[in-house]
Amino acid sequence: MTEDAAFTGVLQSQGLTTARDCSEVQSQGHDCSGVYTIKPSSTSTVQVWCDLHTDGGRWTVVQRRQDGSVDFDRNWVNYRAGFGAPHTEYWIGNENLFGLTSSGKTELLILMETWNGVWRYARYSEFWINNESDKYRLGLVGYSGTAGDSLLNDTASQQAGCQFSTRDRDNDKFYDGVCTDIVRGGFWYNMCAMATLNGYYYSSAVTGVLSCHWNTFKYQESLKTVCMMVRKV
Ligand SMILES: [Ca+2]
Repeated sequence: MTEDAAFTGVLQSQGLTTARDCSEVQSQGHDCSGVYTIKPSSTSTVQVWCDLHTDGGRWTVVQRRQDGSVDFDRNWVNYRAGFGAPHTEYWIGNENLFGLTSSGKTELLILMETWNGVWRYARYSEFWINNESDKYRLGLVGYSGTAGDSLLNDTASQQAGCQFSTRDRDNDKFYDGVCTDIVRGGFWYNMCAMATLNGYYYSSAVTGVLSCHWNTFKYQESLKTVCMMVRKV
């Protein structure tokens, strides 16, 4: 029996149905952060990391970088479906992200760590993405935090309102070029970005445009750890 099947068996023996997100996982009585199976939409189930501790918990982790073990320079189909592993590095998949953010108000918390061990966070009081016909366009409202706002600002590289791009789908606003050729990872790009959280993962603090970075925290400096997580407000 796989770990997933074993977990489903435990749920069924407790008379529980598969949770829609990690908030429901916590409501079902779980209090350990870890890997759980959730059902973000009627048509998909996915294994995710649930953070059940940070600021009251209930967080569904939708992206994590921590060791460079997973390649994030992937195509549209990969980003749509999701890739990686929930106990290490992964992207939850744009269809799952759409499912998680399309019913009810959802907030976004991004945790970031430098190679010097300094942690900062960025929080958005509302976060959503549109469906695939609008290329998973990014919606954000209400920044707060300690890392500065690299996604929702009034610069030419504001990424809120932008569509998602991957190595094989150029939906950015850089008319003379392709942001994913520069950054090496799918994300919401303008021309191109102050936040490149799916960019190339270096195993030290390297400064450069293709690195995984957050400019209002460390300008073009590659981060050691990134975690993006969502929960219903
Ligand atoms: Ca372009």
